Amino acid sequence: MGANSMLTESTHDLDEQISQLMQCKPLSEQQVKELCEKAKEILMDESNVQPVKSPVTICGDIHGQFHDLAELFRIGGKCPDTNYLFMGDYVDRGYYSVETVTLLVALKVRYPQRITILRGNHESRQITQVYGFYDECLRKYGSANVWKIFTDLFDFFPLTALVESEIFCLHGGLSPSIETLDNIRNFDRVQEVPHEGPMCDLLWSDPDDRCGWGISPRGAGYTFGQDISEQFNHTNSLKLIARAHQLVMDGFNWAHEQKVVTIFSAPNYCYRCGNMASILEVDDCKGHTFIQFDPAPRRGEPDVTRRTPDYFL
Ligand SMILES: [Mn+2]
Repeated sequence: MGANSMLTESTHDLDEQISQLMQCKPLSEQQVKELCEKAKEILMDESNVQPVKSPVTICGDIHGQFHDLAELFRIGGKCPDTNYLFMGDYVDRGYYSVETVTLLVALKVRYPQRITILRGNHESRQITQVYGFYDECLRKYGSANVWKIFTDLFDFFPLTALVESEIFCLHGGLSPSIETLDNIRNFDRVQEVPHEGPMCDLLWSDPDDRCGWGISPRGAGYTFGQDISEQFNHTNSLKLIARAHQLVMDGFNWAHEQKVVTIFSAPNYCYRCGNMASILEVDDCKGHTFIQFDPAPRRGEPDVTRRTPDYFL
């Protein structure tokens, strides 16, 4: 069999897997293993500051809310017709972390130039054992093998992206140990998210109304004020920092005189918060449009009556 027909066969299999996943049906353990091997080859060649071209649609936290991710693609356009940049937190909290992260990784393997998937603080061995993804893998596959395969892959996810050299995108925020984008480019990201230090801060920090650096109530990362954002944007010739990581009721929230924006793409977070979700479309002329959306119609998800975890508020 020639190289071309091999390629065609593999693409055909992948297309079948993507349409199966779009129906919220998980792949087999063996399929996940083979998919993640291919994904690793692609992700390991990406930069810690992955360059991205416009037009692109930037998305925030998904947290296993698969039907809302399907709604996001209905509203924002299908990949690869629309280019996407996801800023992490695909797993935990919602009931479909497995289907959500498998679909995004499958799209990455099928259309590597059309979708960028950054690492969030939940793409971690430690956090997923507490907030749901580990238990979900055990329940859906009968062992922790799939959890191990995915958390090993998370180590290769890029930490940040740079859209047209002017919009800096990441899950959390800035770090007192990082002055320039080259600082980020130069460290080895292939590891579990550390408890402290620059890599931890990028995935855990939050903007704040107070100036300077502050201690984060999350117990990891820092809070950073407008003075910090302005200095970082000036030093690196940036127009905007786009980040996720915090629940915002309108789905997006400006901070620091429109130098920082939070984007959150899990509507009615944890199936009870009542928030809208949003995505940010950056067009070829670098214009910005936020598109807000509500939850997809409920499809038999159980009611969740427990209170919102303090961790995210
Ligand atoms: Mn987060």
